[in-house]
Amino acid sequence: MHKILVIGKQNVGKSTFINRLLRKRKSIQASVAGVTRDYISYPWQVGSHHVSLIDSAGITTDAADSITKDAIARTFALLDSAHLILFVLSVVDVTGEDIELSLQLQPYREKVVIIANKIDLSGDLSDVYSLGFPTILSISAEHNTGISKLMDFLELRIGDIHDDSLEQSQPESAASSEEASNAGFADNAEPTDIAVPEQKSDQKVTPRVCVVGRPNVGKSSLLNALVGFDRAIVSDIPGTTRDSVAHAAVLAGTEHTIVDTAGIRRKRRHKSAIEFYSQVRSEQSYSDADCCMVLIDSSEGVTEQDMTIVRNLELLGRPYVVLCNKWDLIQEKEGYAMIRKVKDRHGLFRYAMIFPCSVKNRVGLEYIPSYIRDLLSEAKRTVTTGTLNSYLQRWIRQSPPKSSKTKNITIRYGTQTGVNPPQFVFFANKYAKEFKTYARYIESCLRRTFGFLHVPIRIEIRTPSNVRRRRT
Ligand SMILES: Nc1nc2c(ncn2[C@@H]2O[C@H](COP(=O)(O)OP(=O)(O)OP(=O)(O)O)[C@@H](O)[C@H]2O)c(=O)[nH]1
Ligand SMILES: [Mg+2]
Repeated sequence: MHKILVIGKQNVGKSTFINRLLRKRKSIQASVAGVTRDYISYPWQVGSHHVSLIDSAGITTDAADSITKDAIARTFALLDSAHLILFVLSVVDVTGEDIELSLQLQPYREKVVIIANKIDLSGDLSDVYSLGFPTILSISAEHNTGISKLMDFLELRIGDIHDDSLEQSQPESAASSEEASNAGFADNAEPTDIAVPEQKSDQKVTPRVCVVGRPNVGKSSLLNALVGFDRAIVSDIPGTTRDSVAHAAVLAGTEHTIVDTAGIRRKRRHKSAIEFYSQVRSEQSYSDADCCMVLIDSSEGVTEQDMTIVRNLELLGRPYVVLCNKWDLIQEKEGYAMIRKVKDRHGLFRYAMIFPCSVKNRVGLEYIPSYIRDLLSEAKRTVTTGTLNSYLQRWIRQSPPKSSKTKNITIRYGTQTGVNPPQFVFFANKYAKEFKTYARYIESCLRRTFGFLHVPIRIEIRTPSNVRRRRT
């Protein structure tokens, strides 16, 4: 029988959620944190599938008593055997504990589905997106919002799981799980409404993945670790790598081209012509890449220069994952706090996937193939014009432009004009600069509905006078 594990920190609404799914008041509901002490397994039915739904003890990072510690350990022991993990969190309260738990769930990312609860209290899912999981369903357990969509999604996903083991069935079922996870994103939609990404035709193309970052953050060390031998020179002298080096690496059974680059310094610090050209070559390498891994040095935190690099990638429309390297040099708690701070302080990282790693100790590197796969699948996702327009009209009906300068602006239709980065053109009767805010609303609808969660996207509003208004 398939096992669906519900996990989350304390007091995020897990028990209310379980009760909603079971449609009865079995598990104890209370607003006292940590009421469910041990896990409880309920027989449940999803469509025609008989499954067991497991309510687990709320996770907390500072469990004081041994009973709580033991209950948490039991929850973690269930992760391996669960076929699906529903990671419940409250959209209004994404904390360091959620981030920590999300990192602990990385080994299981194929089977994790984020349940963003309390959507009635806030529509802002950016904190949830930045946890870096590809599948997010927003619900309100209390108000019964999004539950039927979740059921449709679960039915599709469970139907995909063969042999009682999701791990084994992953490679074969990747395309259909993808379809299922996309279906999950669509607000109030029947799953079949959603465009299926053009996965198959891309599968033979070798992804070109560029390693970028400041000097000395460990880029060449990462290339070496991924290719399996000392392809590039590593030293503790900043500026060791002078030119981009590309090498093939087989990651999780798939061939990739990994490109190591010269560290990017602040422009005014260029000392020589060699350095100047190294940087030009680096920038060329990352504009040619399908996606990038931005390395930062965890012991130094996120610097201005790291921000400039990320900003540049956004401008170029390159999808990227941020890897906090040298995690071995810091305390884990400090590291989680740093990631939390970055997400809070810098709007730039709102949508970014950020993960820790230690290239030196080979920690966290095993997830890199799935980060790359998820980024590329979003970056190359396509939405048909018909689907886009039926949603567009719905989004406009739900929240039409209201200000005096924008209320006469009508978006007639939209279409996707490109991938990696995904590009959309919307045709409007006219334009005013105040419409920028509304375009941002459309962007967030696009991201949420079709799952463009962690990649830069481009939106252009075009008018009959053919004046192009670009927004990135
Ligand atoms: N403690 C620790 N040191 C690391 C880690 N990864 C790399 N280093 C060290 O950091 C130094 C710089 O590593 P490189 O791989 O040469 O860095 P780079 O980013 O390629 O540097 P440039 O080519 O100069 O831009 C070396 O001394 C590495 O051994 C890590 O995870 N932890
Ligand atoms: Mg180097």
